[in-house]
Amino acid sequence: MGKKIDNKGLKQATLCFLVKGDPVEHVLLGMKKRGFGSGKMNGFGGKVEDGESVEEAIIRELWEEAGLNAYPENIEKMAELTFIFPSIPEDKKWHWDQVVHVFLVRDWEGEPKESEEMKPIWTHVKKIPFDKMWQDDRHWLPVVLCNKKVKGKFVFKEDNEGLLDIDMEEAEF
Ligand code: 8DG
Repeated sequence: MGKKIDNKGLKQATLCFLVKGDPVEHVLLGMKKRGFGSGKMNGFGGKVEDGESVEEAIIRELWEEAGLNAYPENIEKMAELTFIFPSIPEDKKWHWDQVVHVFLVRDWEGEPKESEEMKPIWTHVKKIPFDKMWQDDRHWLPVVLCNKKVKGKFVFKEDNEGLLDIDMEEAEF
């Protein structure tokens, strides 16, 4: 715990969770139908494109993946997570090792629509299906849904599913 987390040179991606209630009661998850992490339940997001800020990227992804309009004043960065896959060969690492900027979205326009990438499902916070999600999620998502900000680094085992090492600390953004 508390080691400095070095994100230099890694691919940047975004992830967001629409939430209802204060404290949060429901969170919008989706079944990822294609791409990285397909078959898993997750929030909405994807790669940050060249010339885009992480906030611009998440607003674009929400539109592309769920048909929703969100505005900068309604999104809050809650986590910065570094994922490392030591068993992935060097030439493929660019696709796997990355920094993911996680946001909560508290207000938006429109109703979530199914897209080619995601099938949205409103889920009670007490019924989040962690067994169908990335294995790191159970460590940081409950914290974020309680409105706490975190930085984390997760190193994956040889199977690229289980966790070898976890480092999490409180953060301010
Ligand atoms: P794109 O076209 O949408 O940009 O690409 P993609 O195929 O969806 O893949 P990506 O850009 O690499 O995005 C992966 C998404 O999955 C992104 O929203 C970040 C998220 N993600 C990880 N690792 C983990 C994780 O361990 N837990 C959770 N909850 N999400 C993760 O990349």
